[in-house]
Parts: sequence; C-alpha cells; structure tokens
Amino acid sequence: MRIFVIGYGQAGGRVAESFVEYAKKTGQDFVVRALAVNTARSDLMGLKIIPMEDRLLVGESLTKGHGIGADNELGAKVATDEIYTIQSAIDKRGTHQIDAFLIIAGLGGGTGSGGAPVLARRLKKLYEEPVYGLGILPSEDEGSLYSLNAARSLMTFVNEVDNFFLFDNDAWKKGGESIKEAFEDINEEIVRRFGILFGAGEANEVGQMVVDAAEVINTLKGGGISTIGYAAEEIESVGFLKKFFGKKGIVEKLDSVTRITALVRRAVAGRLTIPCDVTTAEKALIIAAGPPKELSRKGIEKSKVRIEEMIRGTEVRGGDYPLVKGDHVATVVLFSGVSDVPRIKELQEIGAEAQERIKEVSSEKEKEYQELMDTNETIKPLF
Ligand SMILES: Nc1nc2c(ncn2[C@@H]2O[C@H](COP(=O)(O)OP(=O)(O)OP(=O)(O)O)[C@@H](O)[C@H]2O)c(=O)[nH]1
Ligand SMILES: [Mg+2]
Repeated sequence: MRIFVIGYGQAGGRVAESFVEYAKKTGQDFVVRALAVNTARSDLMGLKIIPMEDRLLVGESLTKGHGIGADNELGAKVATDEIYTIQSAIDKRGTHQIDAFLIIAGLGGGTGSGGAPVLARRLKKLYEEPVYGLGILPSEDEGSLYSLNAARSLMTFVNEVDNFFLFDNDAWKKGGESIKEAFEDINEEIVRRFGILFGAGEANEVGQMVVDAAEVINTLKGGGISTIGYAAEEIESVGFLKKFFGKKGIVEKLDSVTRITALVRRAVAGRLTIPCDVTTAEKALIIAAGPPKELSRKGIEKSKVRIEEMIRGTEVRGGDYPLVKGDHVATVVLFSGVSDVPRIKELQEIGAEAQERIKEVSSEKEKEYQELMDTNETIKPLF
C-alpha cells in the first residue's frame, strides 16, 4: 500500500528516514512521501536522507528553533498553533495517490509526543484515508518524566488514529548498550516489520494469493493497539547443509508448507514490537514474503486456522508478498486490537505517580508562597 509518512520529533524523523531507506533498498515504492516535523533545527539538520525541502521547522516563535525539552504540553500547543502550516505542507506534497497516513513519534519527549496526536486529529478530519500512528515507548531508564509523557500521549494518540502501532524501546534494547547506540539497530528492526506490512500491498510480482492494501486496511479497521511478530530464514542455508551431509538427506530440504507454518509459529512466539498477550487480539493478518516458489498457499491456510483458534476475534487474513530479489523467506503476523499490554499498565502507574509528585511539589511551592504572603501580612509599615 502507498503511505505518506510523517516523522514528528526526533525519533519520528529518524524512523521515517529508516522507512525511506528500506523502501529504496528493497526497490519497493510504498513510501510515497516522507515529511519530518520538529521544533529543533539541529534535529532536522541531523537527518541524512529526507530532502531538505521535506523538513519542516515548527514553533520557531516560541522556541527559536531550539526544541522544547520534553514538555509535551508545549508540544501540543506548538502543533495546535501551527496546524495550518503542517497541513498545507502535507497537502502541497500531494495526497491523492495514497492509501494511508502514518504518523511516527517517540512518546517520551515533548515535540512528537504532544504534537503527533494533534496532527492525527486534524488529518482524520480532513482526509478519508486512514491515519495510523506509530508510537515509540521510552526505555524505563530514561526516567519518570518520559514515562509520564508517554502515558499521557498514548491515551490521546490511540483515540485520534484509525489504528495505533506500538513499539517498545525497552523490549528491544540489547544488554550493555546505551539506548542511543541501539537506535540504529532498533530502527532497522522496526522497518523490517513495517516494511513487509505496508510494502505487501505494493508487490510487483505475481503470486498465489497476494496481499493487497484493502486486506491490511481491513485488518486495521476497528482501531485499538496493534503489535507485530516477525521471523525470517535464509533459503540457501538448507541447500548448503545438504551439500555437506550428502544426498541421502540427513537434512531434508524443508518443503514450503512446513517452512511457512514454522516461520509463522516463530513470529508469534518471538519478540513482538510491543510485548503483549496476543490471544486478546480482535483481528490478525499473516504475510509471507519471499521468492514466489518458496511461498505456500497451504502454509498460509494452515497458519490461519491456528491463529484463528488462538485469538479472541474471528477475522484472520493471510497472503503472500512475492519478492524476486532476496534470499530469505520472512513472515509477519499483525495482531490488531490487542487489549492486554503490561507495558501500558506499567507506564500509567509510573505516570500517575509522577503526576502525584509534581502535584506535591507544586503544592509545597504554593505553601511556601502562602507562608511568605502570610509573613508579609505581618510586616508593619516602616513609617
Ligand atoms: N527507536 C528509537 N527511539 C528513539 C530514537 N530517537 C529518540 N528515541 C526515543 O524517543 C524518545 C524521545 O523522543 P524524541 O523524539 O527525542 O523527542 P522529541 O519529539 O524530539 O521532543 P523534544 O526533543 O523533547 O522536544 C525517547 O524515549 C528516546 O529513547 C530513534 O532514533 N529510535
Ligand atoms: Mg527533540
């Protein structure tokens, strides 16, 4: 399917760039346009792939281009004040060919966390095409302000979009690595999954049962939060082993049905973009990507039955994403409308605590101020 990507804030901009890069690398043109929006000039300058004319600085009168330092109320204000500027920047780039919008933002900061939900609301009002959100959750060690921002943004964002994808930085951080060092790897993991999901409807090849944009859109219809599972396998590896173990077949070449069902199983059991209980999902979509002769209709059908039995809802779709290039077979399983997400509960708790503390601090301040005022009252005029 063809998407218009808007990267809001620093994380948003960087992940948007990873989308563009992935589309280029794989020769799939599912990213029609990518726009980076930010309050910090230096963040925009730091991008490498999105052309200069597609980087939009907002809130300059308020922030002088220096960003807003994790104040997401200010982020929302900037977006509200500048909504016509952003909207016309999107309009100018052309929206007639697109199937959907995708707004990406890190939820822990200020600019994207506050601004993205405001933009989503506006786009939903203006366009008929679905508006999807991709929210990146902060890692726990980034502190409670980030958690508070994320908890707040999440609750608004999810209600302003047609479907909300979550990605948890914490779940993807590797041991010993600082979160910043990990970003490049993490962003690649993100687009590997979303690239298959959104690229699927744009396949140039003929396959047995090719997934189209409508199937992706219908799976996402109904809203809520979505998560994605992924697994991949190199095709050559089996042939390579066979050479060593001889023709008698100590290692038999996997037939395509077994390979697809095994990969779907691994995608479901492996690490999800947001860890959650997938049995609570309302809908699901299975996509198998790879060279057409490695894909299997029967494999997809068998997997569909398994997932239907697994999830709460009954709508399970599935199909192929034939790719001639490449030496991998990959499967993506999208679970739409999941309701049991422990990380959200955790964030809300941390967020609520942080809010309490902020209230306490401000009431302490008020008390001090009050005391000061009281003392002032007792000050007698000197003359
Ligand atoms: N996955 C991923 N997360 C990122 C990246 N850059 C920042 N983050 C995360 O995003 C959150 C911070 O959001 P930013 O996007 O930096 O904030 P912003 O929207 O620019 O807002 P302010 O800078 O506060 O005005 C933190 O939780 C970071 O860990 C990135 O390239 N990839
Ligand atoms: Mg920033």
